[in-house]
Amino acid sequence: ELSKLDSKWLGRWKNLPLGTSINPRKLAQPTKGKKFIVPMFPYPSGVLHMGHLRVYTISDVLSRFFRMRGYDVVHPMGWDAFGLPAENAAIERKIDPATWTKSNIAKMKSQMASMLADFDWEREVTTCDPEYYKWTQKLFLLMHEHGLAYKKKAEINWDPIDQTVLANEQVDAQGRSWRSGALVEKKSLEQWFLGITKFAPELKADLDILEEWPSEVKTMQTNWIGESNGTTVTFLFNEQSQKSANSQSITTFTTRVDTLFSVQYVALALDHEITKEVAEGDHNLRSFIRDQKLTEQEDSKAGFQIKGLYVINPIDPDLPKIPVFVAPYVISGYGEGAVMGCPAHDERDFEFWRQNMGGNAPIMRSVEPLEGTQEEGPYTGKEGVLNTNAGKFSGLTTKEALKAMQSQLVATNLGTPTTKYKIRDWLISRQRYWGAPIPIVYCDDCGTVPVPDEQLPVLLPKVDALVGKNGSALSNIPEFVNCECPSCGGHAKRDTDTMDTFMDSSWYLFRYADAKNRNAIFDKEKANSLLPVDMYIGGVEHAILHLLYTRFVSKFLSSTGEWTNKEFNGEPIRRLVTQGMVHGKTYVNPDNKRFLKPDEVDLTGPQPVVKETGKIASITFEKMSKSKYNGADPEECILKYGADSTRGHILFQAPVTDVLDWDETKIVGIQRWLRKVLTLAETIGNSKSAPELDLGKLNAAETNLFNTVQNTIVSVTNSFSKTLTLNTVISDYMKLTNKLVEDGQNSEISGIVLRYSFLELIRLMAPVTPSAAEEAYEIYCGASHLEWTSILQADWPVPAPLIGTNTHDYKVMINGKFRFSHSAEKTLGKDDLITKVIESANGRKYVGDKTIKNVIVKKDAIVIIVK
Ligand code: ANZ
Ligand code: ZN
Repeated sequence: ELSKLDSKWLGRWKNLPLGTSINPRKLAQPTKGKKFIVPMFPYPSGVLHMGHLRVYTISDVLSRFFRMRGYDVVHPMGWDAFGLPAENAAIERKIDPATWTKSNIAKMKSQMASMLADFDWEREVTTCDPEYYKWTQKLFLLMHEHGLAYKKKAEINWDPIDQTVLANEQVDAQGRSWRSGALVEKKSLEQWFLGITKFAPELKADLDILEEWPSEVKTMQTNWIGESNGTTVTFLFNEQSQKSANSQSITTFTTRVDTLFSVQYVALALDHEITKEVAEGDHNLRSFIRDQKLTEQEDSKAGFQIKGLYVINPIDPDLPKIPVFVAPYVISGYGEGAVMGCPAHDERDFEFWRQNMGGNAPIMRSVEPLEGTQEEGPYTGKEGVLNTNAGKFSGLTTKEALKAMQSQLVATNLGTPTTKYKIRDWLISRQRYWGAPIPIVYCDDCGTVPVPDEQLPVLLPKVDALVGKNGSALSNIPEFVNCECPSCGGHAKRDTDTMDTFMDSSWYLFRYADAKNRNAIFDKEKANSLLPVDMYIGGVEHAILHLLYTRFVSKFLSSTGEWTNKEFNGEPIRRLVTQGMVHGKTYVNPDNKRFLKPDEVDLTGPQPVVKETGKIASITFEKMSKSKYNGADPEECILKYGADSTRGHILFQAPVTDVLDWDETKIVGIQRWLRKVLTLAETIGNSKSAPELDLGKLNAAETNLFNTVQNTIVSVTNSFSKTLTLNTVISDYMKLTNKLVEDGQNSEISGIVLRYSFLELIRLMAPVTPSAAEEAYEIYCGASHLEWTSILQADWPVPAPLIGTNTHDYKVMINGKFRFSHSAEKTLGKDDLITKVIESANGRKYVGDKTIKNVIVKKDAIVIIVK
């Protein structure tokens, strides 16, 4: 039985020379260079879900393929083991998160074995292991050394449910936490940041060399990085303005310097330096700021004019003086935290102007559309021509004006071409227990002191049980907090925050190269020869956070010479494969659209029926969730059908990047196919055969089979190595299997050709269905009295040139139905051809001794009409 094959073969493989417990390796040394194939490592929740099953099936199939092909494949696995779920579970169950995590890892490892995923366990990494996080801390210190890790007081995103700070990336567009879903609050705290913005230009530019990344992922990263090319423009205070103590001008950032003649106000962010200074002496402004911060209206166009403060238009000092406002719509962290307001050409500025100056306030237009006119509201098109309001620039197109005006500003020292980025530095401090402690000590005498290398790791103190969500757990453990200053030996205190777990996963790909190194983060040569990753497979939900951090850290490590990778600019991942989600079969009550529980549906008939009403339930496929009763458990499925059928099914149901509708009932199709293969092993193994395949002597039918085998090899190889159309691989297997079943009945095809073809088939199958391929091979060997050696140790088939076909493939139609195809020499006369077709195995099957009324031979087809 198919489900029994796994345990049989797992037992046998273990005892083979060169066997891992799951996959016997090729006997010959790999010769084709390395392939580093990595599925994104999981969070050790304790249960393997369908998404895991899908991603590890894909990566496992690919690594088995490349191994057979002669590559030195590295296919590692690890555990993204720090983080909140473990901490919360530990609080709930009153156990040490380390214990909980460890037992989860053990469970998941055995589930991975049961799906026959062949990982290089000698490279295993676990981010909560001190031997790993020691180096996460080292990475932090390296960044600190290079001025990339710094502390600053910041308005941070505070998750009131999880009681921790979140990175910008972890807050969604609705202002909710990615984890808890809570509405995020603002708080002001001293936090550690990593300087990802220093790498923004490279992170943006090098998206261009990531040719094998999905374009939607690159687009998301482009938007996140948010490169914007524009000009910083300086507006000097006018003569009558009260001079501020610290400034005499306001700098703004604009992408439309060509609209300078339309500037009617300048607006400052709520915490711009000048705003703060003015607020000190103006309680009205102070209460305006307080109100705005409290209400925090997303699209507020409120404004507060600073009395007596005017600035001069830098393009022409004779233009009217410009008032200055404080406005919440100006983002303090972007550009210069100040905007030159152009009501005539910008939607937001237009609204602001109307709201603060009244609906009839005059508007100063300086750009007109290239054709026609703008009747109402602002003209926001980038293409246009400057009108007579634009002085000596009148008549220029916006493009020309932008250049000319920029040049004048540069010449008068009032402007500079500038590129700005929307991405912010990465906030990594977390007030949680279950993470890598930040390796920093605070000493009254020496200040902020990095923990020296020889004192790493800063160990997480053991806790018997975590009690409650009290924010920063480490600050409540005096033995942890109090320490000796590494610099002066005096009394000092440790930083009590842990690092964002995205920091742990930002560099694990490198640790795979040298997982057991006790003296360094990793050996440079080992990293140089293993990275970049050849194929990185995982969910598209990591398009921004994890993948951007990984690129940043990789580029940083390359910039410090920790590894070198000049040809690929320090990029860590060559090809990114984003697999689609797995959706579950969901039954819906047609009357009230409610999801039906398993015991509310009768599945015994041809259609699912709502037990209560007797009506037919509708079926949809939805994201698996408890509330929809549509979950499926990989472990159960493997137990019931065997790993091979489950793997085959998951690949066959959808192209890798598409959503996969998991419908267990369809697995029988895969099982039917595998049973056919096992039956073929017996019959073909038993067939008598000549000693060698003599290609010169193949008849038409044999040539056809031979060529089909070659085409299948080419197609499957291509799917694995180039297109990753793994669903068509399964249909290729099925087609060749069916042809072998058919040709096995054909007396014209000699045993040797069948045997040859069958062996190619099972070699092609080995990466996807290792136990079934192995079983088939054993049966085959038994039937033909051969000594068995593992088929998994075989080389990958190499396609032979097609045999020049003086044969032709005819489709045979009987009474209007296509029944089979028959290949015959092109030179065969019509009557001989008809005789051969009718006397072939298929002919006998379909025509038998029925009377033939008529036969027509067309170019491609033979049409037979019987009574
Ligand atoms: C004048 C202007 C006229 C603008 C016009 C646009 C259209 P991106 O492309 O996103 O970089 N801006 C600059 N800093 C800002 C801040 N801190 N908060 C809010 N808005 C800010 O957008 C650049 C444009 O956004 C800039 O160009 C500026 O408005 C505004 F017809 O300057 B513009
Ligand atoms: Zn000190």
